[in-house]
Amino acid sequence: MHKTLALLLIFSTQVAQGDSRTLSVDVWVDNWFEMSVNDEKILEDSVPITTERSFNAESTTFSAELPAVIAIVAKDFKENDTGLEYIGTSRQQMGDGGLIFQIQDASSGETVAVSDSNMRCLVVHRAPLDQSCVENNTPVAGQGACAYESLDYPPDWKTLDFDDSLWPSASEHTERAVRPKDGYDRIDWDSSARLIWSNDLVQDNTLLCRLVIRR
Ligand SMILES: [Ca+2]
Ligand SMILES: [Ca+2]
Repeated sequence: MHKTLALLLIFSTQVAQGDSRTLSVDVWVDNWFEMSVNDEKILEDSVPITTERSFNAESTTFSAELPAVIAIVAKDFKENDTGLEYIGTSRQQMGDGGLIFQIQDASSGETVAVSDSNMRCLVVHRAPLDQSCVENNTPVAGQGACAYESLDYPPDWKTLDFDDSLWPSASEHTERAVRPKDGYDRIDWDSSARLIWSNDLVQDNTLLCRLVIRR
């Protein structure tokens, strides 16, 4: 084979393979999450959402063809559709959420993607709709101040081609507002990675968040 042609063939093979990258990811969510890449689940919070005070970070490594869409279901704990926790005790309250992640090249450590306001997050569970629900001695989901809103997850929302242009941008929140707990300090977060949620850390309980990685 002609030497130049052979070199061209090697080069084109390398370009084709260059679309796949091995990446590492660190995630911390108050309280639970599931992450998928191009509609394939790669990581789920190992502590069930039903566990009281479940605060932990999770990490894994995965390979993905780029561009890739990162899709995250993030849930703040709620005892039921009132959105409250510790119901009927002196600690009855509205819990709050918070989410941060970073994706880095598994070999070089280069930061490839982070949680920030470039993400789009759809609120699919909001409760209570009126904060005075928390003062109710016997709060009932769907009644009075304890009304709630719940949406079905849009079909195909985890796929690259899904159009999220009408979803709101994620809101960035400070450490002071989120008060990240156990597991958060175990990770060496890139300075560009931000704590995000919707604009309401308290009443918005379940979010669907998306980010497309293009390089
Ligand atoms: Ca909440
Ligand atoms: Ca919480």
